[in-house]
Amino acid sequence: MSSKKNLKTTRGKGGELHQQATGVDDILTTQQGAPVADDQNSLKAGVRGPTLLEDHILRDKIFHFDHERIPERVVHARGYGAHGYFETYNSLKDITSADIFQRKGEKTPAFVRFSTVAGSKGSPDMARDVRGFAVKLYTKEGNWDIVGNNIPVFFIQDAMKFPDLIHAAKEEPDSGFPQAQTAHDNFWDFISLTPESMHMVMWIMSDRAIPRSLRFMEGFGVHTFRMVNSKGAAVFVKFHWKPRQGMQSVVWDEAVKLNGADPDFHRRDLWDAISRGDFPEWELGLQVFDEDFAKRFEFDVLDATKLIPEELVPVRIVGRLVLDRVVDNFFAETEQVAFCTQNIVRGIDQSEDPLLQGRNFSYLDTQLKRLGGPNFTHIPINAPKCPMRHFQQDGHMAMHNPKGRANYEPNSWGEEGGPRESPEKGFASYPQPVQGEKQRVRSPTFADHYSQARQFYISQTATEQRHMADALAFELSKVKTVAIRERMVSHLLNIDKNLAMTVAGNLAIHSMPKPAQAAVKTRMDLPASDKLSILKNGPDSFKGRKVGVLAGEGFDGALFSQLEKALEAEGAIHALVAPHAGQLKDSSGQAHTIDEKVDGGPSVLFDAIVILPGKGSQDALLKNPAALAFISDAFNHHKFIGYGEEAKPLLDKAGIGDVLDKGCLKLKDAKSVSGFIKQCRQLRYWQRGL
Ligand code: HDE
Repeated sequence: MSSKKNLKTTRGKGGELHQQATGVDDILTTQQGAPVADDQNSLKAGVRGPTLLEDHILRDKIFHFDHERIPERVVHARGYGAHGYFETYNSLKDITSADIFQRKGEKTPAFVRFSTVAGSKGSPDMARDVRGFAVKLYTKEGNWDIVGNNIPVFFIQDAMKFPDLIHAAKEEPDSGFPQAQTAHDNFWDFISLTPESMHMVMWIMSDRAIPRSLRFMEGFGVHTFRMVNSKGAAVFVKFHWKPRQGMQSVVWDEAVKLNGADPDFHRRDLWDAISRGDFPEWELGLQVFDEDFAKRFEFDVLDATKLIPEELVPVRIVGRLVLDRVVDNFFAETEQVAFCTQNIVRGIDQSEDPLLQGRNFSYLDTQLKRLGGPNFTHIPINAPKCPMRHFQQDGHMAMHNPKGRANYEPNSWGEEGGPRESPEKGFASYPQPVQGEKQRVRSPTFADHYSQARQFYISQTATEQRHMADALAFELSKVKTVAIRERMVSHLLNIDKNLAMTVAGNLAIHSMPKPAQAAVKTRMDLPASDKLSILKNGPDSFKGRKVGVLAGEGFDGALFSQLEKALEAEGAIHALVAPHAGQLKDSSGQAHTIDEKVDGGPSVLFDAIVILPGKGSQDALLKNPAALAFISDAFNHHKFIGYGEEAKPLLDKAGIGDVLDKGCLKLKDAKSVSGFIKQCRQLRYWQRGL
C-alpha cells in the first residue's frame, strides 16, 4: 500500500522524529504553497531561546487551526450525512413539471443529512429526540431540498413560537444543562402551556424518538406542499420516505446504555452499512390531494400539527433514494451542507402553512452566519450539478465571478451579455388567490389539539403504548415542579384516560387534576391508523441487523460457522465478543479475530445475541460482570438469545436460567440455527412481558 512505503526518517537534535518526503508530490507546504523543511520545530533565537514572531511557517499553521471551527447549527447540530441517488419510478408529468419526475428511470444525485434536534454537535446519537431527515436533490433544473423529520407532525403551528420551543428544549440557560434531553422543567413547562404540541408529544414519547438505526426510520416532509404541472394546475402533496429496511427502535434502557457504550452509534452504523455495500434505501411516497379533499378533511391541511391518515389518502410510491457513498470528509460535506426549504424547483411550490413560511426565512438567514457569507453555494456540497448562470458577484470567498463585461441585465451586449430570463423554463409560483386584512391571528381551523394525539395513541400496540407511558413518567419524574407534572397529566386526560392514570400513578399524583380545557371538543371517533405503529409494520426480515456472539476459548467452531453462513444468507452480520481482545481459538483449534472485548462491546450494540462458551472457558466468562450484563441486558431488552451446549451456568449466573422463554433458543445444529434466525425476523421477543 502506498501509504506504507518506507519514508526516510531521521531524528532531530532533541530526539524528535522527522519524516521526509520521498518525491516532489508529497512535499508538505504552507497555505501559500511554499515547501516546509521542518514541521517539528518553531524558529527560535538560539536552541533554548524564545520563538521568533518572524516564523511565518508556525503562524501559517496555527492561524488556520485557530479558525477551524464554524458556529454549529442552532438546532440539528448533531448530524451525519451520506451521498446517493434518487431514481424516478415513473413519469409524474400529469401532476408536476419538476424535471426530476419527467422520465422513468431518471437518476438524480442526492445528499442526505440525518440529525438530532436539541443536542450540541458533540452530544450522543441516541438521545430521545426527533431526527432530522434532510434531503438535497441535485436535479437538472436546480437543487431541491426536502428538509424533513422522521416524525410527520411538529410541536407548533406558527414560526413565531420556534425560538421559544427550542430555548425550552435545549439546556437551561443558567446551569447549561441538561444536554440533549427534554427531561427537565423548562421543556415540560413550555409544552404543558402549549396544547397544540400534544400530538407531537405523543410521537416523541413513542419509540420513534429512539430509532435503532438511521436506516430504520421513516422520513416526512411534514408540511403540505404543492405540485404544479406544465399547464399550471396544482395539487397538494405530502412527502413520505419509507425505509426498505423496515422500521425498528430500541427500548429506553438500551438508549441510555448505548449513549455510554457508543455515543456515535447511529453514525457508525450508517458508515458501516454503506461501507460494506449494504446500501440503505427509502421509497418516496406522495399523498396527493386537491382543494376539495382539503375542504372536506376534518383538519386544516396547513396545520403542521396534523397528518392525513394513509387510510384517507393512500401513499403513492414514486421513486427510491439509495445511499451508496460515505462522505470523503465530514466537515466539507456533512458540516458545510446548507439545506433550505426555499430551495424548490419548477413544478414544486410552497403552501401557506405559517410554519413553513417562517422556515423559508430562517434557513437562508442561518446559513449566512454559519458559513460566513453569501457564497456558500460555491462550496461543492451545496453547488448545483446543473449550470448556474447569474450576475451575482463578489462577497466573502467568491470562487467564480461572472466572466466578461456584463454583470447586469438588461444590457446591450447581445449574446455576450450573459444569461437572460426564460418564461417557459423558469420557476412560476402557483397563482393562489390571496386576499385578507393584515392580522396576527391563529386560524380557528387549527384549534383541535387532542383528537389526533388520541388517534396516534390508540393506533399503537399495547407494547408501544406501555413504552409511551414509561417515557412520559420518566421525563416528568425529572421535572421538579409538581404543578408542571400535574398540568401535563391534565392534557393526557384529554388523550386517553388510562394513559393519564398510569403516568399519574408513576408520579404518585393521588388526586387527579381536571382535564385541560380544550378549545374545541376532542374527537373520540377517529379510527386507529395501523400505519402509525412501528410494530404493526415490521419488516419480517433480519437483513441489515447484527448479532453479538459472546464466546470463550474453545467455543463450538462448527456451530459458529453454521451461524455465520445463516446470517450471511439473511443479509445480517455478526461480531465476535470475548473476555479479552486479540484472538480466540475454537474447538478445532482455528483462531478467530475478536471484534469486541466484552466490556467495550455490550449487548446493546446488537439486535440479538448468541452465547457460545467453550468447554474450558466457563470461568473467564462467569467471573466477568460485563459478560453477565451482556446476557441479562439482552434478555431485559427483549432480544432473541441463542445459546450453545455449555451456556447453562452462565445463563444461571446472569439470572435468566430459570426464566428462559420461547425467545431463548438452544442451538445445536444447522436446523436450530436457521430456526433462530427465522425467529430473529420478529426483531424483538415482545411477548417477554417485562
Ligand atoms: Fe428547522 N431549522 N426550523 N425544522 N430543520 C434548521 O437551519 C426552523 C422545522 C429541520 O441537516 C436550521 O441550516 C424554524 C420543521 C432539519 O442541516 C434553522 C422552524 C422541520 C434541519 C431552522 C423549523 C425542520 C433543520 C438550523 C419553525 C421538519 C437540519 C440550521 C418555523 C419538517 C438540516 C439550519 C441539516 C435546521 C429553523 C421547524 C427540519 C435555524 C424557524 C417543522 C432536518 O434555520
